[in-house]
Amino acid sequence: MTNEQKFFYDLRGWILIPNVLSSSEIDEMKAEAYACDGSRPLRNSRGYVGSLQKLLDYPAIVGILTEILSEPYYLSDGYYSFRCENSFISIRHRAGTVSKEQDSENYLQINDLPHVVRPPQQANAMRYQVKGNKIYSGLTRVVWELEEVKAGQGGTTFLSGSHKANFNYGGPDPYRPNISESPWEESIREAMEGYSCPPGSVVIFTESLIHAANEWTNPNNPRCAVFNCYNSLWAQWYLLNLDHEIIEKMPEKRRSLFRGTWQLGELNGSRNHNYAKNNRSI
Ligand SMILES: O=C(O)CCC(=O)C(=O)O
Ligand SMILES: [Fe+2]
Repeated sequence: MTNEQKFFYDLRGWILIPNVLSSSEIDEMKAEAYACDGSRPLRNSRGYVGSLQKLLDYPAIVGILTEILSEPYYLSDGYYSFRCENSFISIRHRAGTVSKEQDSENYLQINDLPHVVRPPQQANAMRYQVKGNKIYSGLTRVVWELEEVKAGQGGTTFLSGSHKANFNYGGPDPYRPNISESPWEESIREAMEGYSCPPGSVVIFTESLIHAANEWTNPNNPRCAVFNCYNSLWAQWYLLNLDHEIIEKMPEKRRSLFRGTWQLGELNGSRNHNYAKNNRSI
Protein backbone atom coordinates (compact mmCIF):
# COMPACT_ATOMS: atom_id res chain seq x y z
CA MET A 1 0.00 0.00 0.00
CA THR A 2 1.49 3.32 -0.98
CA ASN A 3 1.49 6.24 1.45
CA GLU A 4 -0.92 8.01 -0.90
CA GLN A 5 -3.36 5.07 -0.83
CA LYS A 6 -3.06 4.89 2.96
CA PHE A 7 -3.73 8.62 3.31
CA PHE A 8 -6.87 8.53 1.17
CA TYR A 9 -8.15 5.21 2.54
CA ASP A 10 -7.89 6.62 6.05
CA LEU A 11 -9.37 9.97 5.05
CA ARG A 12 -12.29 8.71 2.98
CA GLY A 13 -12.71 5.06 4.00
CA TRP A 14 -12.36 3.83 0.42
CA ILE A 15 -9.97 3.85 -2.52
CA LEU A 16 -10.26 3.04 -6.21
CA ILE A 17 -7.43 1.41 -8.14
CA PRO A 18 -8.16 1.73 -11.86
CA ASN A 19 -7.07 -0.68 -14.61
CA VAL A 20 -5.84 -3.59 -12.52
CA LEU A 21 -6.94 -6.48 -14.75
CA SER A 22 -5.79 -7.14 -18.31
CA SER A 23 -8.40 -7.23 -21.08
CA SER A 24 -8.07 -11.00 -21.50
CA GLU A 25 -8.61 -11.49 -17.75
CA ILE A 26 -11.66 -9.22 -17.89
CA ASP A 27 -13.18 -11.14 -20.82
CA GLU A 28 -12.63 -14.51 -19.17
CA MET A 29 -13.99 -13.36 -15.81
CA LYS A 30 -17.02 -11.62 -17.30
CA ALA A 31 -17.99 -14.77 -19.20
CA GLU A 32 -17.94 -16.72 -15.93
CA ALA A 33 -19.78 -14.02 -14.00
CA TYR A 34 -22.56 -13.64 -16.56
CA ALA A 35 -23.09 -17.40 -16.45
CA CYS A 36 -23.77 -17.33 -12.70
CA ASP A 37 -27.03 -18.07 -11.01
CA GLY A 38 -27.76 -14.47 -10.13
CA SER A 39 -31.03 -15.34 -8.42
CA ARG A 40 -29.08 -16.63 -5.42
CA PRO A 41 -26.24 -14.14 -5.33
CA LEU A 42 -25.39 -14.51 -1.66
CA ARG A 43 -25.13 -18.26 -1.94
CA ASN A 44 -23.64 -18.83 -5.37
CA SER A 45 -20.00 -19.83 -5.26
CA ARG A 46 -18.89 -18.51 -8.68
CA GLY A 47 -16.45 -16.05 -7.13
CA TYR A 48 -14.58 -18.95 -5.53
CA VAL A 49 -13.95 -21.00 -8.67
CA GLY A 50 -12.60 -20.68 -12.21
CA SER A 51 -10.62 -17.60 -13.14
CA LEU A 52 -12.72 -15.46 -10.76
CA GLN A 53 -10.96 -17.31 -7.94
CA LYS A 54 -7.79 -15.37 -8.82
CA LEU A 55 -9.48 -12.20 -7.58
CA LEU A 56 -9.51 -13.55 -4.01
CA ASP A 57 -5.77 -12.94 -3.66
CA TYR A 58 -4.97 -10.86 -6.72
CA PRO A 59 -1.50 -9.32 -6.15
CA ALA A 60 -2.76 -5.71 -6.38
CA ILE A 61 -4.96 -6.18 -3.28
CA VAL A 62 -2.87 -8.57 -1.17
CA GLY A 63 -0.40 -5.90 -0.02
CA ILE A 64 -3.24 -3.53 0.85
CA LEU A 65 -5.29 -6.12 2.75
CA THR A 66 -2.16 -7.18 4.61
CA GLU A 67 -1.53 -3.57 5.61
CA ILE A 68 -5.08 -2.82 6.78
CA LEU A 69 -6.15 -6.18 8.28
CA SER A 70 -3.02 -7.87 9.67
CA GLU A 71 -0.41 -7.49 12.34
CA PRO A 72 3.30 -7.84 11.50
CA TYR A 73 3.70 -10.79 13.91
CA TYR A 74 1.38 -12.92 11.77
CA LEU A 75 2.96 -12.28 8.39
CA SER A 76 4.38 -15.22 6.46
CA ASP A 77 5.12 -16.17 2.87
CA GLY A 78 3.33 -19.48 3.40
CA TYR A 79 -0.14 -18.25 4.40
CA TYR A 80 -2.25 -15.09 4.47
CA SER A 81 -2.60 -12.98 7.57
CA PHE A 82 -6.21 -12.02 6.84
CA ARG A 83 -9.33 -14.04 6.01
CA CYS A 84 -11.88 -14.06 3.20
CA GLU A 85 -15.41 -14.60 4.38
CA ASN A 86 -17.85 -13.80 1.61
CA SER A 87 -18.09 -13.48 -2.17
CA PHE A 88 -21.00 -12.66 -4.40
CA ILE A 89 -21.52 -11.48 -7.94
CA SER A 90 -23.93 -8.73 -8.85
CA ILE A 91 -25.18 -8.27 -12.39
CA ARG A 92 -27.41 -5.29 -13.21
CA HIS A 93 -28.91 -5.02 -16.65
CA ARG A 94 -28.06 -2.19 -19.02
CA ALA A 95 -30.66 0.51 -18.33
CA GLY A 96 -33.79 0.25 -20.42
CA THR A 97 -33.28 -3.37 -21.49
CA VAL A 98 -35.47 -5.18 -18.93
CA SER A 99 -38.18 -4.13 -16.51
CA LYS A 100 -37.35 -3.68 -12.84
CA GLU A 101 -39.49 -6.72 -12.02
CA GLN A 102 -37.51 -8.93 -14.37
CA ASP A 103 -34.28 -7.58 -12.97
CA SER A 104 -35.20 -8.39 -9.40
CA GLU A 105 -36.37 -11.88 -10.37
CA ASN A 106 -32.98 -12.86 -11.66
CA TYR A 107 -30.52 -10.51 -10.07
CA LEU A 108 -29.52 -9.17 -6.70
CA GLN A 109 -32.09 -6.81 -5.28
CA ILE A 110 -30.24 -3.71 -4.33
CA ASN A 111 -30.17 -2.23 -0.85
CA ASP A 112 -30.19 1.43 -1.76
CA LEU A 113 -30.53 2.56 1.85
CA PRO A 114 -27.18 3.98 3.00
CA HIS A 115 -25.93 1.46 5.57
CA VAL A 116 -22.94 0.20 7.51
CA VAL A 117 -21.85 -3.06 9.14
CA ARG A 118 -22.36 -1.62 12.64
CA PRO A 119 -22.82 2.05 13.52
CA PRO A 120 -19.23 3.38 13.53
CA GLN A 121 -19.64 5.34 16.70
CA GLN A 122 -19.93 1.99 18.56
CA ALA A 123 -16.72 0.18 19.50
CA ASN A 124 -16.83 -3.33 18.06
CA ALA A 125 -14.68 -5.95 16.32
CA MET A 126 -15.91 -4.94 12.84
CA ARG A 127 -15.05 -1.28 13.32
CA TYR A 128 -12.42 0.79 11.50
CA GLN A 129 -9.67 1.91 13.88
CA VAL A 130 -6.24 3.54 13.70
CA LYS A 131 -3.72 3.08 16.52
CA GLY A 132 0.07 3.45 16.51
CA ASN A 133 0.19 4.55 12.87
CA LYS A 134 -1.62 1.34 11.86
CA ILE A 135 -5.00 0.90 10.19
CA TYR A 136 -7.35 -1.85 11.42
CA SER A 137 -10.02 -1.71 8.76
CA GLY A 138 -12.51 -4.18 10.32
CA LEU A 139 -14.85 -5.87 7.87
CA THR A 140 -13.49 -4.85 4.47
CA ARG A 141 -15.06 -5.11 1.01
CA VAL A 142 -13.24 -5.45 -2.29
CA VAL A 143 -15.39 -4.72 -5.36
CA TRP A 144 -14.10 -5.77 -8.77
CA GLU A 145 -15.81 -3.83 -11.55
CA LEU A 146 -15.67 -5.91 -14.73
CA GLU A 147 -17.62 -3.34 -16.80
CA GLU A 148 -17.22 0.41 -17.09
CA VAL A 149 -18.77 2.43 -14.26
CA LYS A 150 -19.84 6.04 -14.65
CA ALA A 151 -20.31 8.10 -11.50
CA GLY A 152 -23.98 8.81 -10.83
CA GLN A 153 -25.15 5.87 -12.96
CA GLY A 154 -25.27 3.05 -10.43
CA GLY A 155 -21.88 2.21 -8.88
CA THR A 156 -21.57 1.84 -5.13
CA THR A 157 -21.62 5.21 -3.31
CA PHE A 158 -19.94 6.23 -0.06
CA LEU A 159 -20.34 8.84 2.65
CA SER A 160 -16.62 9.54 2.78
CA GLY A 161 -15.26 9.95 6.30
CA SER A 162 -18.29 8.35 7.98
CA HIS A 163 -16.18 5.37 9.10
CA LYS A 164 -14.78 7.76 11.73
CA ALA A 165 -18.07 9.41 12.69
CA ASN A 166 -18.53 9.91 16.42
CA PHE A 167 -22.23 10.69 16.33
CA ASN A 168 -25.19 8.77 15.03
CA TYR A 169 -27.15 9.42 11.86
CA GLY A 170 -30.07 11.19 13.45
CA GLY A 171 -32.46 8.24 13.33
CA PRO A 172 -34.42 7.07 16.38
CA ASP A 173 -32.10 4.16 17.23
CA PRO A 174 -28.33 4.80 17.58
CA TYR A 175 -27.65 1.07 17.07
CA ARG A 176 -29.40 0.94 13.72
CA PRO A 177 -26.89 0.08 10.99
CA ASN A 178 -28.52 2.33 8.39
CA ILE A 179 -29.85 5.87 8.05
CA SER A 180 -33.54 4.96 7.94
CA GLU A 181 -35.84 7.50 9.59
CA SER A 182 -33.00 10.00 9.83
CA PRO A 183 -34.38 13.53 9.41
CA TRP A 184 -31.14 14.24 7.49
CA GLU A 185 -31.57 11.42 5.00
CA GLU A 186 -31.67 13.79 2.05
CA SER A 187 -28.51 15.68 3.01
CA ILE A 188 -26.71 12.41 3.72
CA ARG A 189 -27.67 11.09 0.29
CA GLU A 190 -26.55 14.34 -1.32
CA ALA A 191 -23.15 14.11 0.39
CA MET A 192 -22.47 10.61 -0.95
CA GLU A 193 -19.70 10.13 -3.52
CA GLY A 194 -19.32 7.68 -6.36
CA TYR A 195 -16.58 6.80 -8.82
CA SER A 196 -16.06 6.36 -12.53
CA CYS A 197 -13.73 3.61 -13.66
CA PRO A 198 -12.80 1.50 -16.65
CA PRO A 199 -13.47 -2.26 -16.60
CA GLY A 200 -10.95 -4.22 -14.55
CA SER A 201 -10.75 -1.68 -11.71
CA VAL A 202 -11.07 -2.43 -8.02
CA VAL A 203 -12.62 -0.49 -5.14
CA ILE A 204 -11.68 -1.26 -1.53
CA PHE A 205 -13.76 0.08 1.35
CA THR A 206 -14.22 -0.50 5.06
CA GLU A 207 -17.76 -1.68 5.86
CA SER A 208 -17.63 0.84 8.74
CA LEU A 209 -18.23 3.43 6.06
CA ILE A 210 -21.80 4.39 5.20
CA HIS A 211 -22.37 3.13 1.66
CA ALA A 212 -25.23 2.28 -0.65
CA ALA A 213 -26.11 0.26 -3.70
CA ASN A 214 -27.74 2.27 -6.47
CA GLU A 215 -30.07 1.58 -9.33
CA TRP A 216 -28.08 0.97 -12.51
CA THR A 217 -29.09 3.74 -14.93
CA ASN A 218 -26.16 3.41 -17.33
CA PRO A 219 -27.67 2.95 -20.82
CA ASN A 220 -24.39 1.83 -22.41
CA ASN A 221 -23.42 -1.29 -20.50
CA PRO A 222 -24.56 -3.54 -17.65
CA ARG A 223 -22.87 -3.75 -14.27
CA CYS A 224 -20.88 -6.86 -13.61
CA ALA A 225 -19.21 -6.69 -10.21
CA VAL A 226 -17.63 -9.26 -7.92
CA PHE A 227 -17.91 -8.41 -4.21
CA ASN A 228 -15.40 -10.14 -1.94
CA CYS A 229 -15.30 -9.56 1.81
CA TYR A 230 -12.33 -9.87 4.18
CA ASN A 231 -11.67 -9.68 7.87
CA SER A 232 -8.87 -9.95 10.40
CA LEU A 233 -7.83 -13.36 11.70
CA TRP A 234 -9.76 -12.61 14.88
CA ALA A 235 -13.24 -11.86 13.67
CA GLN A 236 -16.01 -13.19 11.46
CA TRP A 237 -19.20 -11.51 10.23
CA TYR A 238 -20.58 -13.74 7.46
CA LEU A 239 -21.30 -17.43 7.49
CA LEU A 240 -18.90 -18.58 4.80
CA ASN A 241 -21.02 -21.52 3.74
CA LEU A 242 -18.40 -22.75 1.23
CA ASP A 243 -17.91 -26.45 0.53
CA HIS A 244 -14.63 -28.12 1.47
CA GLU A 245 -14.55 -29.64 -2.02
CA ILE A 246 -14.16 -26.16 -3.54
CA ILE A 247 -11.52 -24.98 -1.07
CA GLU A 248 -9.38 -28.12 -1.23
CA LYS A 249 -8.81 -27.60 -4.98
CA MET A 250 -7.28 -24.14 -4.40
CA PRO A 251 -3.52 -23.54 -4.17
CA GLU A 252 -2.36 -24.01 -0.56
CA LYS A 253 -1.73 -20.35 0.27
CA ARG A 254 -5.14 -19.32 -1.10
CA ARG A 255 -6.77 -22.02 1.05
CA SER A 256 -5.45 -20.28 4.17
CA LEU A 257 -7.97 -17.47 3.52
CA PHE A 258 -10.66 -19.89 4.68
CA ARG A 259 -9.13 -21.31 7.87
CA GLY A 260 -10.91 -21.25 11.20
CA THR A 261 -11.24 -18.09 13.31
CA TRP A 262 -9.18 -18.99 16.40
CA GLN A 263 -5.64 -18.37 17.62
CA LEU A 264 -4.53 -19.97 20.87
CA GLY A 265 -3.62 -23.65 20.88
CA GLU A 266 -2.70 -26.20 18.23
CA LEU A 267 -4.63 -28.30 15.75
CA ASN A 268 -3.21 -30.96 13.43
CA GLY A 269 0.13 -30.41 15.20
CA SER A 270 0.43 -26.72 14.42
CA ARG A 271 -0.80 -23.20 15.15
CA ASN A 272 -3.64 -21.81 13.06
CA HIS A 273 -1.74 -21.18 9.85
CA ASN A 274 -3.25 -23.57 7.38
CA TYR A 275 -6.64 -24.60 6.13
CA ALA A 276 -7.75 -28.21 6.71
CA LYS A 277 -11.07 -30.02 6.57
CA ASN A 278 -11.22 -29.82 10.35
CA ASN A 279 -9.95 -26.23 10.38
CA ARG A 280 -12.38 -24.29 8.25
CA SER A 281 -14.49 -21.26 8.97
CA ILE A 282 -18.14 -22.27 8.95
O1 LIG B 1 -24.33 -3.27 -4.56
C1 LIG B 1 -23.59 -2.33 -4.23
O2 LIG B 1 -23.19 -1.47 -5.01
C2 LIG B 1 -23.17 -2.23 -2.75
C3 LIG B 1 -23.17 -3.54 -2.06
C4 LIG B 1 -22.97 -3.43 -0.57
O3 LIG B 1 -23.77 -2.87 0.11
C5 LIG B 1 -21.80 -4.06 0.07
O4 LIG B 1 -20.90 -4.55 -0.62
O5 LIG B 1 -21.72 -4.08 1.32
FE1 LIG C 1 -23.27 -3.06 2.21
